[in-house]
Amino acid sequence: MYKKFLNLGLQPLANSYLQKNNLKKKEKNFKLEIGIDMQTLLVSIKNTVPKQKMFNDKYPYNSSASKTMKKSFFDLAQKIKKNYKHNYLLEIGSNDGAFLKNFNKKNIVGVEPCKNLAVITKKLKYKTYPNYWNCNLARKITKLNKADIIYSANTLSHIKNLNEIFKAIKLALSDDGILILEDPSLLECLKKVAYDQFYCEHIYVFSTIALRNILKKFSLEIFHIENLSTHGGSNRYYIKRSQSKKNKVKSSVKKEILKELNFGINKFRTYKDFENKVKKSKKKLLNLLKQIKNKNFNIIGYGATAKSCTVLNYCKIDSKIIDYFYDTTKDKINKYLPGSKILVKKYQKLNYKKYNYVFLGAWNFKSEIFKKEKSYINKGGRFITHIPYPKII
Ligand code: DWN
Repeated sequence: MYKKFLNLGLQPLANSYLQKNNLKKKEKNFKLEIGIDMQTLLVSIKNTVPKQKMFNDKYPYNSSASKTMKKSFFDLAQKIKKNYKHNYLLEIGSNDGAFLKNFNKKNIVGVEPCKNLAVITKKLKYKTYPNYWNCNLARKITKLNKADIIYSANTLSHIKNLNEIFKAIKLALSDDGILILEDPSLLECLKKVAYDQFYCEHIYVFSTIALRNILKKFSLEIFHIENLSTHGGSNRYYIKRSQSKKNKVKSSVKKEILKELNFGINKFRTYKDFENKVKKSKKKLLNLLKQIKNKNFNIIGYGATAKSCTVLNYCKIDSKIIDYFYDTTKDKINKYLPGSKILVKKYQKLNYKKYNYVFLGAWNFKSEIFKKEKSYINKGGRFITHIPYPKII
């Protein structure tokens, strides 16, 4: 039974940045409600948006935009090369090639339905299929040779039809092959009150328990888990066919499941607690921003993330409060954040004389950003974050 626990109101499509001449046009909105299936414990958004409206030829997000992600992908590639012998590797959701580029062109195949991204790796001569992942594509790619490793980061949580995904993965994976999945962890999301992990593209935020329940239906099994600090706290799941004798199940799986159970991931009241914390977070953030504005200080935003879209629209924050956002992504610059209609400007190093306060939209890259903006912080510039609760840092 699906039980709703959070209502984040009417929201626009998170990555649909507006051009100046479209500011007056009515945007497509959808009701962002979140709930849990009490049988599988799968947390998902209730209303979904057709994939073609989100992942098309204008997807503005580049995985290579952060050093943190590039390093995380590099480290994993080294680990795979060292520990897992493989004929070739298949990546589902290869984005701009941040992971792919760590491998020899002959040893890796990418699948990326956003055509503006697929073209980037194609140009670099990496075999890239500009398609949505499904059974037909899996058959086509692996007709002659199944993949020993399938990797997918921050992608499966974006695909509604989990049955199709896993059927296709089973078609494509060799008998003793390994599936490596990486997505934000529900446990971390709940702990950090990171309600902005929910937006149109994030259909699911997985717990280990929910993922294990889903995988069971496909005779797939998690044999190892790594906790990552990326994207606000993610899990990297190493998965095999249940009947494969290779790769013994490690203690990390039991450990993670116990952590989740201790937190109450299997109890509905945990989610109602989360709802209360989210409501408090909204009040506190608005109060904090208003206090700052009342003292005639200015505020800009840093990192026009999809997550920011949820925060800004749920808390009803607009350009009267945040003057504009800085972002390094070419496709977002000189456009406006959906809903809140706050302008995104090309990133410039922060100048403490110009900006008193900076709202950290990309809170998941806090360490990277703080390193970059050390001199702003040392001179007295201040950041505002809402994670795990609204405060000035
Ligand atoms: O799952 C998803 C994740 C992986 O990426 C997608 N659904 C969409 C997207 O979500 P997001 O926009 O919340 O992701 P990020 O990675 O938190 O976005 C960071 C943004 O901040 C980018 O637009 C780049 C920008 N940025 C910046 O301007 N300066 C990032 C860093 C590190 C910086 O120094």
